[in-house]
Amino acid sequence: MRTAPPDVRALLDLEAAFSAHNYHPLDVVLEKGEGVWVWDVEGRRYMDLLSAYGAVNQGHNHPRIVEALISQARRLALTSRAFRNDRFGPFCRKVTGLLGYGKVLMMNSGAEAVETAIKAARRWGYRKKGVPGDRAEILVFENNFHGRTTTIVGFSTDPGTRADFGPFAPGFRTLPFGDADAVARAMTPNVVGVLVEPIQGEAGVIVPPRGFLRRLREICDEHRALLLMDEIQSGLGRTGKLLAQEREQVRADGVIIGKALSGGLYPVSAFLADDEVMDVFGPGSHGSTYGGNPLACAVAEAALDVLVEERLPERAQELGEHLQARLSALRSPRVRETRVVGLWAGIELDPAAGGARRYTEALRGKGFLCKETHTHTIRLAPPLVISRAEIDAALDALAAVLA
Ligand code: IF1
Repeated sequence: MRTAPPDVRALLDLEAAFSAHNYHPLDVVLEKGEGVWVWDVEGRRYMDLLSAYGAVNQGHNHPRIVEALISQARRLALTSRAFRNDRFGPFCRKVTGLLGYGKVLMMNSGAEAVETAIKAARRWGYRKKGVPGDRAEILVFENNFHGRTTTIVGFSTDPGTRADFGPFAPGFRTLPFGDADAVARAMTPNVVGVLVEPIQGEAGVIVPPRGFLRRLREICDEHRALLLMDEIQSGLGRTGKLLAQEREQVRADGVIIGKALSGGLYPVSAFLADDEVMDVFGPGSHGSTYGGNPLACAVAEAALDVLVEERLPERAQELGEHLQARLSALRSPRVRETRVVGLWAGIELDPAAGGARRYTEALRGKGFLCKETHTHTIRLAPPLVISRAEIDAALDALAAVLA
């Protein structure tokens, strides 16, 4: 039982005083979540239309994942990989079986799993393809978002993400997203990999032209380079499939997942590939204190079970069609374009609308939480457990604020 009402102002002041100012959040202070709903410290309820950028696909505090977390925490949480733990093998079997890859390497944050993919591609290049030492190149795309390590932000094209964090690691070349011919032209014998988001999230839910991923597959095969798919945001049901690459029947050589791999209960990420790639990692070549810990494995196993047993990818597909229909019926002079794939939408506003932030603030006032991206785009990524009626309520509110 709470005795005194919390002072929201005081909580905001604490953050301002003692946290680095590396974010500009909406001024809503949350304390509880369940399914698509979250509650602030004053007891107001909001529908979460962001799902922590797709980490909470299974809904907040899914009871089954919470139970896995608690019961595992009571038994054993961390051994380090100096020793073995009884949850590790079963999880590795589950995730590789489900996604159809031979091996997995577990990390914690998404950025670490992207780094793992980069290391794998480079080592594979030197040891298997015969690229001369330190000459490996990886092709990436404009407006990418792959995380925030110094290597990764070094090949970002967003000034806010990279400015004044250099000097940066060499070995990356940036090409226009969606332009397969540019990729074909950029191929050299030293290219070891092409790193791509099958749908660009941070850029505003940008779906590449149909056939782009297929062409990348062909070009990589032709030039013996690895196709590396960052499915951290697009993966695990969001687009109507377990992996967005399935939408074009493409199979990458390496897949990177994170976020919803734990349903939001714990940071868990992974790089998946077949033996030909994964066997470049011998003992001591890569790892992390927390990578593959029993708590992470227990949580992630439950999170995957929920995705499969509740048919969340299928649900995203079906309800995504409804979301698509509702969004295309939304007639607002402020909307320039809407892009929808599964339960993932980018609503690009006309610059004359004055920026997306005012509309996300207005939606917050109506009890719906979402986040703008790149000034003019409202991004929607609700938990996949959202109902049709809840989508309707959200779209009614959106239509009202954009009217
Ligand atoms: C933040 C963005 C979204 C990602 C892809 C790797 C990572 C991410 C495709 C790194 C992370 C997060 C990071 C988060 C906000 C969010 C984000 F706006 F920053 F770009 F979703 F669009 N690959 N995306 O989307 O994973 O290391 O964070 O676990 O606040 O930085 P991470």
